[in-house]
Amino acid sequence: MKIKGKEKDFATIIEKKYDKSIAKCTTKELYDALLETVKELAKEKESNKGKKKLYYISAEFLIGKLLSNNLINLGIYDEIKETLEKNGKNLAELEEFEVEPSLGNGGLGRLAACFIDSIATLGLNGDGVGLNYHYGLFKQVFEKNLQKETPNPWITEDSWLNKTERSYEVMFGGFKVKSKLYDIDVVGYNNRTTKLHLFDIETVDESIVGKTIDFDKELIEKNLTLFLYPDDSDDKGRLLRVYQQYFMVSNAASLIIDEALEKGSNLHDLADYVTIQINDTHPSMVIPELIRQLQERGLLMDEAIEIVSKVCAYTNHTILAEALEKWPIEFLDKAVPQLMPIIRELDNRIKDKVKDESTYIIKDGLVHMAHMDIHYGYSVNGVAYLHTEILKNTELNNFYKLYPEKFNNKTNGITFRRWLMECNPELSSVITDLIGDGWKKDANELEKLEKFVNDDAVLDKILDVKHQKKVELKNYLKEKQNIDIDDNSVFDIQIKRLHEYKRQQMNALYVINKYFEIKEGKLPKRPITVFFGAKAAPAYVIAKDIIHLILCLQEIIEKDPEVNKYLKVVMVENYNVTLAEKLIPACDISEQISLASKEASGTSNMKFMLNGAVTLGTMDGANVEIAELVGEDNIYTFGESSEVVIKRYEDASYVSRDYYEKDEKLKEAVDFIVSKELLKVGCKENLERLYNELLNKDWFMTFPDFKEFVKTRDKVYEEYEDRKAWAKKMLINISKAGFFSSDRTIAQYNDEIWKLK
Ligand code: 26Q
Repeated sequence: MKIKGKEKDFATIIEKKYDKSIAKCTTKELYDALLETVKELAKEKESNKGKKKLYYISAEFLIGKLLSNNLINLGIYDEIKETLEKNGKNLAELEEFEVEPSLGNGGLGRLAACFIDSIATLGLNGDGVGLNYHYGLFKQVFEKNLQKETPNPWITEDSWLNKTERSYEVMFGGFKVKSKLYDIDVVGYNNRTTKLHLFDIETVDESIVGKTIDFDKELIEKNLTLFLYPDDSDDKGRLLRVYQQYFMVSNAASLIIDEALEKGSNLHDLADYVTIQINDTHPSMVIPELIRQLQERGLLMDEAIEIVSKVCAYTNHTILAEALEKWPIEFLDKAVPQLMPIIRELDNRIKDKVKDESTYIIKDGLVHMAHMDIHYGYSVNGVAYLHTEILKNTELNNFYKLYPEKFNNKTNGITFRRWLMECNPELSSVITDLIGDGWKKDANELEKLEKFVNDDAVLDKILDVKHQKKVELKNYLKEKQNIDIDDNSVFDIQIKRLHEYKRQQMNALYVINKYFEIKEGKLPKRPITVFFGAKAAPAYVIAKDIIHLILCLQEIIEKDPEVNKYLKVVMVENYNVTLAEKLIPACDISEQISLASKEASGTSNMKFMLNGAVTLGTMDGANVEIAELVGEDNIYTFGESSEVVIKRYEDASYVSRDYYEKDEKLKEAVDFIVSKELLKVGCKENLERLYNELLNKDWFMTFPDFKEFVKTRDKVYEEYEDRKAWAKKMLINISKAGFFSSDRTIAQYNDEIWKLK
């Protein structure tokens, strides 16, 4: 590798730094040296430039570990790996040493991280702006088959953060704080760099956190950037979330204005210098805040509003009503009183102009953040074809009628650097041997794989790699979580946040059904391992009950000698990006079973497909596009359509008990939740609550889809046995995954929304 124009190798760097050889260094020493080297190399890369700049503002950037990713993007992964190996060390150990920053809840946060990688890679002039949470999302531990939440610190002495000189004053109602900006350099693939700007305050006091994640929520100066808020219903934390959001956007607005001024803007022309992507409603206060700051600098309200409306674009990630942020006026009056007059003015202008009351910003004492975004942004996008159609035709139809031209779709994507090259170098090299490495720059080239669909040697190779990754996962989980897995079993995996609409509970009902079949002597041809990975928001009671059910099933099945040879449940602890990188390459069957219309897109579905797993899913989110691309022979779909589901909600006609009474198998599975076997290992209160919820409500309609789910899943296991036919499905899935590269998504954002040069 070249540093400051001089050819240097890692061994010499180590020798110089520590006065000893690589072989004699500790893991920490090697890690520190590598971190330093990578940071230096990143600084030398040219940063993206241009007159107009994109600011991707997001409350979450679930970046995951950065070492290997940066080595790959800098093009020195192999070189470093070999040098270490030659000296009896290995990169995997250094990877283990790195702590994962969990600065996101799930899909939306991980998407933001993939986008930053693609922005850097495509050479676009754009940065990310967010918060430097000291603890990120909680760490999940299991105790007595229950989820417990503990703090998850990640900032070590030498982290990827670079402290900058930038600092702003942020006013809250009654007090002000001073911010401090930290940057992480984001290295594009063989290209240039961009920055992730994470704002923090220096008065944060980590010592107010004990062994649990409880802390005094009123000490804003001490707790502002301590935790990432999980998408929960904890009312006490909601006000703190407003403080966090305002802190983020006020800093962002100051940074944006400063950088534009530095480049010669006179602020009247700000729209030529800036575009802002608002990632869900979490950063929506940037609209009134930017207006406020422009007024402070002498612009009049009319012009400030006009400018901001040319600058801000909004992405919607959900149609779940409870996730659409609506803040009580009192919250904003207390935390950010300077914004309320501006928000009222924005609302009054709509009320003067628009008859449809459902689109007003302030209603019944609540400020509807998405409404503000749509009225005062120039673009509104959904994250998959079906999702955008539902926004246009139902959920946001009243807005669509007002501004049809603002609505557009940007189907999500994932970075292939992390989700193939890094997590599955074995498959990457098989692909490269077959079609060259053009796919690394242009993901559509993966389609060239299709011509090998009848090539037995190629199919065998793909099966071999899959098996190798299953063995790796088996060894990893044995070492880390002391779990024993049969690598010849079929790996069936559902990993995602725990939410009723994602229907982990339906997967659990399937497991119970299979358990009964095995007990009755109906044995599967091959053992089945059902993996789950999921965190539940700490205040989401039913979600935690579902985790409890899964952990209880895991225990019962494990202890049952009649069953454990054929069926195993594995709920991995503390599911995060690092674990996803191990689970996804090893997966045979990708569970994407959300209730149709509820999953905006999903992105793990794309990662699985890229790694040669076959999807078992509903026609929801991006599954619809996957089905379209791979064709019906290469995906298993089931369940009611989004139209039927939407109608069911509209006429409130769903009664779960009717299905329970009519379907013997379903009844048996549901009853098992409160059976004496389960109560022996589980908590009566939790299990009964879940049982009653399903029987009396089942809001996400698992019962109507259950029968077809069982039938389809059994068919998947059956067809898995034709290994050659299965390998073909794998190959087609890989070859069609190119569309889901986040490079494609970002190119579309740029062509159709941002319009950067
Ligand atoms: C809201 C109010 C108060 C507190 C928290 C929240 C909150 C926090 C996080 C609301 C939503 C989120 C996260 C949403 C999310 O991750 N959505 C996912 O976004 C992905 C990327 O577009 C999609 O693929 C998923 O379908 C969608 O669920």
